[in-house]
Amino acid sequence: MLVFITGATSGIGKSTAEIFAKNGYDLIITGRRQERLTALKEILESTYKIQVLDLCFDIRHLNKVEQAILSLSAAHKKIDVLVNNAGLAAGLSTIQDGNLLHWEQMIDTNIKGLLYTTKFISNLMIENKKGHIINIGSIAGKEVYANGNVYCATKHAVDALNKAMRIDLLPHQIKVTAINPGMVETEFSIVRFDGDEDRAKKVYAGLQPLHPDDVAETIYWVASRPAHVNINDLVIMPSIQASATNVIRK
Ligand code: NDP
Ligand code: 8X3
Repeated sequence: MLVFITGATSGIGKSTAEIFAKNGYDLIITGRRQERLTALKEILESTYKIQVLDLCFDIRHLNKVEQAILSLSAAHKKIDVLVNNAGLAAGLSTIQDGNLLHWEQMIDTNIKGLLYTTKFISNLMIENKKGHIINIGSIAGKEVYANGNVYCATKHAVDALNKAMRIDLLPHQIKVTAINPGMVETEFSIVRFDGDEDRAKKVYAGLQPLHPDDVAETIYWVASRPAHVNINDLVIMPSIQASATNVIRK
């Protein structure tokens, strides 16, 4: 079995690579940071005796995504599970004060990058007559919150695309699932605040967020259901979070 994970250099994607490796899956891991991909490949191959192919590219660039996927070997084209995980929030501002470069980055990564990856890999799955696409959405794809505007819009787009893919791919018996987490402590907030680690720490101060392993375990559980079962859409929250903005802090 082979799983293709976008954004495996950190956070949820890295934990997802680890749990699939532990369960004997071979992996294709992607991201923009080659040194992290190399380190993860080495540790997973030596620990779990599985095979890992690392592909370093930016999912915002259509030609890079196309080249990376279409130049896979015949064996690597037999992808059983695609985890569309790569994504980010950039900034937290009102619409009127929004940074246009942040908007472009989020739209190009979270929507267009996910679409490019899905287009090429879904065609491989159709040829193989099986497959499962797992889209990482967010509570921000179910609700909107102050200053979250464009990030929330991109995750609402993932929510819509998840439903649309399931309909389009139904005749090919390709499963499509969305996993929508609440707060998970990863590099997400450091990226959102442009490397400001002190500001990022405050997001999780006095509360217990999800650990990326919590989300990865759910992704693995979804992928390991019997062939006749599909989980369409799942929201996973820390127990201290009832909605995007309702949290209990000590
Ligand atoms: P991290 O910042 O820890 O990981 C993000 C991953 O995405 C990295 O591996 C990064 O790799 C990759 N990535 C980002 N931009 C690109 C790009 N242009 N091309 C290729 N890869 C890219 O954050 P998380 O693990 O938290 O985020 C994973 C997903 O989970 C995202 O889609 C996020 O929106 C979603 N999410 C996160 C939540 C949270 O609270 N943390 C809650 C709900 C959803 P690299 O930098 O090497 O390219
Ligand atoms: C990440 C969760 O609430 O910061 O998708 O938008 S949130």
